[in-house]
Amino acid sequence: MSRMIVVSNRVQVSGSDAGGAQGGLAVALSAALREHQGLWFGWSGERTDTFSGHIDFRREQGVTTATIDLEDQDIEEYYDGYANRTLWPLFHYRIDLAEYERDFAGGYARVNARFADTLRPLLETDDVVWVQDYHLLLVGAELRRRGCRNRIGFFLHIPWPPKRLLSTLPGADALVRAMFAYDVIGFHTREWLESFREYAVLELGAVPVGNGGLAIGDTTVELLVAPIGIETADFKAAVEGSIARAAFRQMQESANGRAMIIGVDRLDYSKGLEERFAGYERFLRDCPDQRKSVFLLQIAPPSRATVESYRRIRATLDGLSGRINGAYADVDWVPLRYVNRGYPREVLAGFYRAARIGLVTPLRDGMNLVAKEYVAAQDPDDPGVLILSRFAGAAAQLSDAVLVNPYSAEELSDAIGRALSMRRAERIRRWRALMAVVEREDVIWWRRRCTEALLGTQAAAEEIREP
Ligand code: ADQ
Repeated sequence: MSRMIVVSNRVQVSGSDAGGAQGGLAVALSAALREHQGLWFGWSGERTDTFSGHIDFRREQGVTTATIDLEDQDIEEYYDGYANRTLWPLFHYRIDLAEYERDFAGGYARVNARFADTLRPLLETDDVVWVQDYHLLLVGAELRRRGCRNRIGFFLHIPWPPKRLLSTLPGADALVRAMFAYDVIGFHTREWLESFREYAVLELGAVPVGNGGLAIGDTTVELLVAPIGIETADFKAAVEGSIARAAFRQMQESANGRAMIIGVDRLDYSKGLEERFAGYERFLRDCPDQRKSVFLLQIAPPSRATVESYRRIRATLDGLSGRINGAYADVDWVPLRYVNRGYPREVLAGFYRAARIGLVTPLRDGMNLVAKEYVAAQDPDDPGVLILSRFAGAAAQLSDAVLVNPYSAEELSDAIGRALSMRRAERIRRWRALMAVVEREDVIWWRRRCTEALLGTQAAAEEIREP
């Protein structure tokens, strides 16, 4: 059996019994590595004065990890710079926030090359390499440049932007061209895949081949739609556990008969928090009779605090939440509970279950796992309503949610009103349809779909079709 080599910016091994504070992605990748006796390669998160190429090997919970340290300049230019100040905003359609600096691009190329340099000697002939996400778009090409002939796959966890937006990025042609070093590229949705295809065809002259693949000259790449899921079975079990039950009761008591609306997001401008607050404010303004029968719990732990645009969004949201509570709060009611910290998954599961509405309204999101977690946490006999942005990748699968345009405060306000008055029979009907997808297309399904395509097995050829 081939070994699986996973390459990602950070390495986060998670136990097989993990329902804890680990992300679903860490769980999925750890499971893939256990199944294929592999190696997980990435940045340690540590700094070093001078890059030495030293690799720190460890064995954690059945998975071998190999990590390297990076220099301050690497972290500034590659991670804070090109990954989070150039590609992240651009790929989330925010060219107004995207910063195009040659130093960032240079640092990104340098670190991608450093990954390839240090990884290359570890590879054996039959290994398959699976590179994750926007930090490492160039690793495939850098490995090929060093003579690597192994199968190499890539998965993009964020959207792929439309051609007109990507065209604003200096060096976009070379970046996309370099991705033809991969054998397979996976996306969460057909929309992201088609944007990639459009750029490659119209700007680089790529031609369609085989089963939906593309070729430039004699280099071909297979394109795959593989929407990531959650660990649905574990999540359902967590909701029934004592920690989730306690969290559920705590929330119910503090809700005091009011309907809770919940939002859970990393504090990021792509998540549409400003617009969400505006939509909720609109609801409070337009529906005075319902005002005091609801409250919004927004949980948003800060992320990427070294990047200026993240500091700005935090300040803006502090101001907005203060304004909403200042305008509407009463001695016995606060309309918006805005909390900037993380919670263990079991606690979140209990909170989700206590919420009448799950409000998931990113302006753009590769997938969005919170939407799926909210669905998985509901009581089958009395489920809440998922309000979901049509611009989240998850909307392609979860079409039985109440889909909204997150830019429209009026639509958000209407959707909240509609969800609050939705009859139980309709809530159950919608939830069953949503849950069927969340159960069928869980993270194990996603992992198999990706690894089978990567391994080029027969099963993959049969299974890979439109989800
Ligand atoms: P993210 O942008 O991080 O992921 P998302 O998919 O919603 O977004 O995943 C967030 C995870 O963090 C969820 O599992 C959630 O429960 C957890 N989380 C959020 N706030 C938390 C809190 N306060 N406490 C504890 N946990 C919290 C990127 C892409 C997504 C894509 C994923 C996976 O941006 O579009 O779905 O990768 O591919």
